[in-house]
Amino acid sequence: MKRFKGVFTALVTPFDESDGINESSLRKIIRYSLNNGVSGFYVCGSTGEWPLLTVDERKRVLEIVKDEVKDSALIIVNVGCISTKFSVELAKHAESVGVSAVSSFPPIYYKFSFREIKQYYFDIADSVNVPLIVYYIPSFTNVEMNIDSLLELLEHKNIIGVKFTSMDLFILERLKSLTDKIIFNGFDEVFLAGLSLGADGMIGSTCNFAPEIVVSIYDSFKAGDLKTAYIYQQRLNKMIRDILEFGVIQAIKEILNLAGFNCGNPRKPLRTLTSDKRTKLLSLIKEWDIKLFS
Ligand code: MN9
Repeated sequence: MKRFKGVFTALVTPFDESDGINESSLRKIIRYSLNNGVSGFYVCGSTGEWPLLTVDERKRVLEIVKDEVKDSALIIVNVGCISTKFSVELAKHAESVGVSAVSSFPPIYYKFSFREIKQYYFDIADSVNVPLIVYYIPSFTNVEMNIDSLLELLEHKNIIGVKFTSMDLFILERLKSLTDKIIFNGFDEVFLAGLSLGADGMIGSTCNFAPEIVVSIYDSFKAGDLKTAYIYQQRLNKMIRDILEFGVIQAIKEILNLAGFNCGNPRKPLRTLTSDKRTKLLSLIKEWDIKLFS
């Protein structure tokens, strides 16, 4: 369990001209993160557009990631679906591919009771021999869980942690203090705050284009240099504020395209940026000081 720490890229899923998975672009994005110090990858999460992918595409993306990463970094894959049946199918596939952990958001759409949600997680955790990480992201799922509910999920011995994508860092701190489980900070904009309250690392979308900045926050914090960590967090947050109005996925794909990664556009119904928006984004990122554009 001690391996699960540091900075994990929440990978985008690149598409080609015919709206299929762009394998060469995906490999390039992975290499860029690896060359800039990340510890692992989170595959087919929110940033990876999982709701817009078929189950077969999700399997294919994971196979490409594994083939590129091999054993040089950790791989966590979101196997979440609404139906336990499909989540278990994806979890078993992930186990056969060879991942470090599987992960899932709670089932959505019907208002499932906590008992049903708990059973969903336990069914996945019981179905495979790889650990499971709960993906807590109430702003997207509308499933709020309190400290006690999250602790109840963490009682399962195969549920080893939480990807904590909420601004309520009080919950993060309590989970970390009351258990020996792994907690990943999920909102990049509060990474340093999450670290200071006990987070083991982060899983974030900004690592696709600025891995060196995110890794510097982590490394400076670990070295006890809070001042430097804060300066890197401020640099990251300026960029996050710049991209939020365009939509995170749209903006990140545009940034990567500008840098020659050829990752296409988000899939419909997500909108592609209009030319006005693209011009505005371009003018904002001219000010950025990141390796990608150096
Ligand atoms: O997976 C990402 N969460 C979402 C993590 O996209 C919902 C974050 O990295 C955010 O994109 C980022 C910007 O808000 O913190």
